[in-house]
Amino acid sequence: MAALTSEQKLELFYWMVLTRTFDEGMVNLWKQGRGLGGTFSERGHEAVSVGSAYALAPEDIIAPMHRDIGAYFLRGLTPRRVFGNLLGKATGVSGGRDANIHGMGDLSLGIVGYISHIPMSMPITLGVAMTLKLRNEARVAMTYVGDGGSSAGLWHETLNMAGLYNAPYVLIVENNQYAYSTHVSDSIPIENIADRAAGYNMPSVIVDGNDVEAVYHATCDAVERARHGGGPSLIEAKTMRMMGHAIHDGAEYVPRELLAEWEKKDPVARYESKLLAEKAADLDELDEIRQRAAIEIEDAIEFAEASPYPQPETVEDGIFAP
Ligand SMILES: Cc1ncc(C[n+]2csc(CCOP(=O)(O)OP(=O)(O)O)c2C)c(N)n1
Ligand SMILES: [Mg+2]
Repeated sequence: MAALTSEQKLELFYWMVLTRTFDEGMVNLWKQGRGLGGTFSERGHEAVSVGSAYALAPEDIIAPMHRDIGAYFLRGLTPRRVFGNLLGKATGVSGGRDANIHGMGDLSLGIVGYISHIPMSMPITLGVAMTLKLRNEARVAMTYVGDGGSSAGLWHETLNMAGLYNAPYVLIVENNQYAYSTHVSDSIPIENIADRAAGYNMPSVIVDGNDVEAVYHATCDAVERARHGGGPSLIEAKTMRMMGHAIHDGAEYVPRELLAEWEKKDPVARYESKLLAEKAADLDELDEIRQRAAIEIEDAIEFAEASPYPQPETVEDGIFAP
């Protein structure tokens, strides 16, 4: 696999910074009473969503979940459309139907909308992968699931079928240690979720979910394998959910020392230090990227706030059987 060029590294940094800036903007909006819908912070998940999505080709299909805003951005869903969605505006991805991250799909960008019933995105994405395989297309379908979602029956059914049919399917397990207030050790009797892949005859790897390049390389391996007929793979990215489940949740049940320990491994700050240390960029270049992201997010918030709510007469648009 080709090593990342400095230009690619700066792209990875840009997408992570954009994601972090979006996240902070979203949380601030909500705290100021200007936010309307679901506010799920993805702080700490930037390396997973960006590193994995960066490994896909434009023709591949992706189904991100609620902490994968970076993957949506990278695939071309703009911050304007995402903020429009969160504020329930007509300019949002769902046209103001759902002021949340649910259903934020755009098939023209190869994005299957997030299905809120966890882990329902998994079998849907497997259906996509099976279609690609039956059509003999060298394309891959990738989706995400959390540690909590990894004990649902559908998780096992989907991986069983993916293994059985050798589907071009990549599953990113975002093990952020918590599902709402439940620590992973209270829901799963083994240390590594990746070990479950053996039961479905698929390779798996455990990756440092706070290291964007490690996530990228692991995903490239899985995507290449899937693209060339090698079947499905599971990648377990170990990370930490740095805020509560959603904005209303202060996460008092998470030990502060655990958060402090993971704060030291912050994926964005860590990548910045790496880029500087290996002289892939200087501080001015990184500052310029931060400014670019700040301007883009500020513009997106202004755009979304100024956007209209959907017209009542459009309420039946997009409904299959009104
Ligand atoms: C079938 C189902 N049950 C419950 C919920 C409510 N719910 C949404 S997110 C969540 C926790 C998911 O935890 P995890 O899979 O670890 O993902 P994380 O939020 O940590 O990224 C729950 C219980 C849901 N969306 N779907
Ligand atoms: Mg979790």
